[in-house]
Amino acid sequence: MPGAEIWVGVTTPGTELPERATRIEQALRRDGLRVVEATSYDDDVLLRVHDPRLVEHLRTVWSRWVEAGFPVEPGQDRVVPYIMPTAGMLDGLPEREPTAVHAAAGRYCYDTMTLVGPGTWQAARAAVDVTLSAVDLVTGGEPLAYALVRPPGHHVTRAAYGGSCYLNNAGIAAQALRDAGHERVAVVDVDAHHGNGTQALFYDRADVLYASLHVDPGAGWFPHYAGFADETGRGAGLGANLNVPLAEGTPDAPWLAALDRIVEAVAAHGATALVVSLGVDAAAADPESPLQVTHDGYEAAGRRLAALGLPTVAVQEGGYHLDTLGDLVARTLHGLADR
Ligand code: SP5
Ligand code: ZN
Repeated sequence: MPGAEIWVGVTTPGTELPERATRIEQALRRDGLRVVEATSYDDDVLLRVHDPRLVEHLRTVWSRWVEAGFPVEPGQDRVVPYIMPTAGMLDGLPEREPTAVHAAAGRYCYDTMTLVGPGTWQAARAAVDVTLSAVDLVTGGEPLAYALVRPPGHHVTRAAYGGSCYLNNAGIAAQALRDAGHERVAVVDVDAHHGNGTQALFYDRADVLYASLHVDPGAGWFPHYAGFADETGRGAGLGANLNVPLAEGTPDAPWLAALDRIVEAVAAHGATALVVSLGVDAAAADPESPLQVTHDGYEAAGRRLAALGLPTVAVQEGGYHLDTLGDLVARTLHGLADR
């Protein structure tokens, strides 16, 4: 598990905790949802979405870190970036693979909050298996499947991770649905934060619509550099990206009105399958976002998305308030199942 996050240089308690998953599981078992165990998948779809160098990095960086002795000297038991080869630093130079693991730590990671420890790779890779299992249920005829995964994924681009995410589960779900024969797929992201990773994966593509409502990055919120309304796609993908940034404090009514715009766009796109990036951190009690959505709001969101009548794979993203996130997910799924 991440253990901690380093934010503005200060080590703070981790927010993306294992207990998130157990709390959600408890709520869903309490509600009597059918639980299906995941099966294993090879790296095929994973490598269609992510740069193989990112995947290899995540697979090996922890053991390299241990081998280099960092947990002993200087006493850092998580992989933490130290130098990041930004576009400005390289200024056109080729991006070389660094020799030192402490330099490689910043090659594929764009923040200091998303640390790698023992088990990070296993958890991230298992989340891909769970996601692909949910996709298989839906391509096999189930109208709705939910992937209870952590760590989340929507901040991961083709070759860079961050925002408590390591592999982009929702992006992998969308690609798997494409590969299963859906010509057009939509990803609707209701997490409080913009899914800059998922947006980036499909920014140039017309076949996968990415649509998100989230706290305005321009008001000073993560991911700060993406999620603005004028990001509408590029090239063939122009028009297949929709961002609805919302003011701090946004309650149910305008949040649902924004979702209605998104639902309309999904219908207009002609998608035949839907991926929901189901973050519940837009909820009022959540410590990581200033949006003020209620449990009723999340259930209503589920209903509005269900009304599209599309086979749907919901994938867990953020949501950090341990005492409410199980109910929030359960209520959303209840709405999504109303079809
Ligand atoms: C998947 C997801 O919801 N990722 C969101 C990550 C955003 N985190 C931003 C954190 C900004 C600083 N938070 C300070 C709390 C320190 N524990
Ligand atoms: Zn979030």
